[in-house]
Amino acid sequence: HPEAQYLDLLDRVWRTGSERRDRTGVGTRALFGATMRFDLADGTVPLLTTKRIFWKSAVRELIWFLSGDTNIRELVRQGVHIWTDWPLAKYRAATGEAIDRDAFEARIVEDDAFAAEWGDLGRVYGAQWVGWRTYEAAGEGLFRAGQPVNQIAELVKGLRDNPSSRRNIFTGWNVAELGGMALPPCHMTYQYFVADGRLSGILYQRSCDLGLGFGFNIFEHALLIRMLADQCGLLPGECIWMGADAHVYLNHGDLVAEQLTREPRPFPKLTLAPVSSIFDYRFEDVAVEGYEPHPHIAAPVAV
Ligand code: DHF
Ligand code: TMP
Repeated sequence: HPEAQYLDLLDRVWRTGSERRDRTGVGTRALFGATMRFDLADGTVPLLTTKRIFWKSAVRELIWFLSGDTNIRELVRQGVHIWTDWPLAKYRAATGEAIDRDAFEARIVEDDAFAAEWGDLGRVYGAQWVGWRTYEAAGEGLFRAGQPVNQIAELVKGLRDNPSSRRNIFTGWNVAELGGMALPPCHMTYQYFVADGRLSGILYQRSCDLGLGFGFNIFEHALLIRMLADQCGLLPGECIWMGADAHVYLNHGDLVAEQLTREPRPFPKLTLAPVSSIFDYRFEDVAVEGYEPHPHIAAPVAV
C-alpha cells in the first residue's frame, strides 16, 4: 500500500531520529532527507487512511492560497481553524489579554478593523504564489514598485506553452520577505514535469510535522497537480514529496504508536468539476469519494 511509505517514515523517525530542541520548545525527533511518491494516474489521491484527515479544511486552505489571501478571516468564516493559533499567540503576547480561541475567532469574523490588525499572517503563501512583489529602477538609486508576479498564472502558461521546460516552478521562499511572515513557508517549492501527456509534481518541504501538517500537505500537493493537469489538458502523473527536516514532536509519541498499529485502507478517488481557470475553483468543485479512514487522532500543535 502506498501509505506504507508514510508509516515507514513515521516509524523510522520515531525510532531512530535525532532528538532536537526546536523553535517551539516542544522538541522533536528528526531525520533529514526523505522521499515519497504516489501515483495519481488512477484518479486516487494520497489522503491518509490510518487516521482521518479533515480534507475539507485542506481544500479550503488550497483555494485560499490560490486567491492570494493571507488573512485568516476567510478561513475562520468557513469554519477552518488551522491557522488561528499563530495570530492568537501574537495577540495574547501583544496585549496580555487572556482571550480564548473562540472569542478571538468571533472577533476576527465580526470586526473588520480587528481582522485587519490581528488576522493577517503577513507575506505568507498566497502573497508569494500570486503576488510576488517586484521593483523597477526609477533612476539615481531609486526604485518603484513594479507589476507583481502571479507565479501560478505563469506556471499554467508555462505548462501549456512549454511543457518540457525545466523551469515550471513556483516558490513561496521569498528571502527578502521572510521577516514579514508569521511562519516562513514549510511547503516551499513546487516543480512540474510533463511526459506522455501526464503531469507530475515534486514538492520540496523544508520542515515537516509528520504527525499534523503532513496529511494536509501531501493531499493539497496532489490536489494542485490535479487542478493544474485539468487546466492544461493533461492527465495526472506522479505526486512526489521531498522532505528535508522530517520530524515527530515529542508530545506526539502516543499518537504515532497508535497510528502504526492501523492497517491502511484504499485511497479515495478525487473528482474535479471543469472550471475555466485555476483561480475559479470553489469548494463545491472538489469531490472525494470512498474515503473510509480509521478514526481521527487529535494531536497538540506546537506553536
Ligand atoms: N505548526 C506545526 N507545529 N505543525 C504544523 O503542522 C503546522 N501547520 C500549519 C501551521 N503551523 C504548524 C498549517 N497547517 C493543523 C493542520 C494543518 C495546519 C495547521 C494545523 C491542525 O491543527 N490539524 C488538526 C485539526 C484540524 C481541524 O481542526 O480541522 C488535525 O487533527 O489534523
Ligand atoms: P519551523 O518554521 O520552525 O520549521 O516550524 C514550522 C512547523 O510547522 C514545523 O513543525 C513544520 C510544520 N508545518 C508543516 O509540517 N506543514 C505546514 O504546512 C506548515 C505551515 C507547517
